[in-house]
Amino acid sequence: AVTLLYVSPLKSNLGGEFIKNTFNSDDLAFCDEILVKVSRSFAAVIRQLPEVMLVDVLVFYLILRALDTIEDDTSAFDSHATKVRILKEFYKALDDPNWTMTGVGEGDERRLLEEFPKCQRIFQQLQPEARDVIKDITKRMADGMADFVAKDMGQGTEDMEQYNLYCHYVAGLVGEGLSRLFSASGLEHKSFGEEKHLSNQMGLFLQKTNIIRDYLEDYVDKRAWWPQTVWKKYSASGDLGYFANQADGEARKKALMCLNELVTDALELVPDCLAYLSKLECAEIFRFCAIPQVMAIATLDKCFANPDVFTGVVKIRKGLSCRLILQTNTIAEVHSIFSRFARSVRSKALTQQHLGANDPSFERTIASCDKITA
Ligand code: RWZ
Repeated sequence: AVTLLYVSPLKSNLGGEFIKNTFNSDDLAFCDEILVKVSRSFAAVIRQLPEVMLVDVLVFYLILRALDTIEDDTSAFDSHATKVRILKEFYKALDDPNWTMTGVGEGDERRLLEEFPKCQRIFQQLQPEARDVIKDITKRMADGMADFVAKDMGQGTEDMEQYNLYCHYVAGLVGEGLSRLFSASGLEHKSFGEEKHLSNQMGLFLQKTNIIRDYLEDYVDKRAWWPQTVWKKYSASGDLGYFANQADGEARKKALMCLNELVTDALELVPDCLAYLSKLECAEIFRFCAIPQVMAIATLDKCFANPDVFTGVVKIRKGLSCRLILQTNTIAEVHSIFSRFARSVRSKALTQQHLGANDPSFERTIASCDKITA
């Protein structure tokens, strides 16, 4: 049923004129099937894109997911030097029909690397403009990831600058690449691809939300991203693991202060995200961009002042995410959803403070919520 979505030949108008573009249906079926397996939620938003963009974004996702799998594997490579070399050479795989990798990653991600030639063949059939964007972003992301391999990530990034830089490489660049694909398709304004700052902020908002939510999971994997200049203000032991072992009430209070500072930092990106979304003209592209943003603010609201972040996984309920997806159609609807979550965070901050929390980020939290609600 899944492959029926792709009735070959697909139209592609990247570069101007509508061009009939015939993709190999086995290769396309693989790309679609593996996408659903590696990310059910992204598969859903990608599939509702206009068909002139669908394959481009699908293959862009898989290529970056393959790169992410290499970056994530902490045991497959014999040294940092090997991993750096493989990351830096990865963009060459896009022009090499024989490039594959075995024994890296797990499950469906491992399969994606093993069967990479199927993605490569689809990539090669995209319009040159789309290929250039995808290759440029892949290369820059991999170079950025390589810079972070040498650093020991067991205790997080050094400071806010490094935190922002890491998020730029792994997510901000995705935003830039997508904006360039949108404008190349002709479905968005020609200058949209030049909105580098707003595109970066869109990616940062999603990435920071994931980093905040995944504290425990990442920490136990010794792959932490929380910035040291933030968490060291709150950790009595000078270790990031302090928040995971809340034996006493004091550690718990400090953990929540640290969490709230990072949630506040992420909320400060919201005005730029709303500015980006307000510039979109194509309804399907709007939904593709807005749905993950709406899920992110719902997640941040759920994380704010929530001790569960330090003991398990915080996930938004299925019912809530379904309702949010159905409500995300226009900029007015998105503004109202963002306002609702900003008011929720604001009221939790006030409650906490009245109970004597003395959260050092309190004023900043209220200011960032008020800016969203205004
Ligand atoms: C959405 C076309 C998995 C590509 C990048 C993303 C690997 C690190 C993980 C491909 C939303 C979570 C997916 C923040 C962008 N990098 N972070 C397209 C991909 C958030 C998406 C995932 C990043 C990314």
